[in-house]
Amino acid sequence: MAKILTEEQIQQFHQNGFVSPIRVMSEEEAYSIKVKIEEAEKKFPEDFNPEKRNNLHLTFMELDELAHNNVIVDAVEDLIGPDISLWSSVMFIKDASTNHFVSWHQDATYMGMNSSDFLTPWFALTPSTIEMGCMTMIPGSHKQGIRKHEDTFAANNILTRGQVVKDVDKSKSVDLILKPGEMSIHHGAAIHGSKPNKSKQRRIGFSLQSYMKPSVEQIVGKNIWMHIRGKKRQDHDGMRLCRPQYDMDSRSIYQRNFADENYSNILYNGSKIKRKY
Ligand SMILES: O=C(O)CCC(=O)C(=O)O
Repeated sequence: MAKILTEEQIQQFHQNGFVSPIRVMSEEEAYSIKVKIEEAEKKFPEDFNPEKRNNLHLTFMELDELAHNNVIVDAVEDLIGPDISLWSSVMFIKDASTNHFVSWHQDATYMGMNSSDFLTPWFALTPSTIEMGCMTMIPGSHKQGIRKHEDTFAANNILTRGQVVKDVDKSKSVDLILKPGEMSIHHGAAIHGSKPNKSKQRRIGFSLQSYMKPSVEQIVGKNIWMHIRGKKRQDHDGMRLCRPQYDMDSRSIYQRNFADENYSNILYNGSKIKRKY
């Protein structure tokens, strides 16, 4: 029996490769997390700059709590079962009236796993509307395997390699409009992207990329996982991640640097160019 999602939502996920919106908490609760995150951003600007927005859940309590949030993890369990680990996270911030965008891509392409059968909740800390450059998905695209990606390294593209899938039928795309405190969940092979934020306010989404079951294995790079729930994975390469005790505790900084380096080695594996993010 499912914990959070309805039968219809579970079917939607399997049919379309995404399900949205799902309420995780009230708008007020999400707003208070946003305020704390923006305070942390002011206090530790080096750790939030656009080139260092991966794995912030390893060093900041509010984000660690989101990674372990019962509503989020219950919904994940409804889709992938009870044994759950988290690979990484990305804070996707698009400032007001900027040209940053995310090209059409499939997350699993460069993650170095033996399968794309995993999922990513994208949690809205602010509204995410069409004008603000919300995520857009191509329904059913997760059933077609991983398509060829071209690495563009385009300046305003906030994906690592600026990778893009060509010939996407945009007429089929579905915009995932979210209110603060809501999330979407998408499959590792779903084709998606997002346009620039043309509005006058920031758009902030926290992407828990990705929750995986034990049968999904890392085949490029080191195994570094945050245990979330159920049976613990045994395939750790020398580091079992621990939850932070307070913001930026020294062990958590060491862990994040280690995880970020591994993440970068995996995502840029085989690439001649390596950006800082
Ligand atoms: O935040 C965005 O606009 C894109 C996020 C994304 O591609 C992802 O979470 O997989």
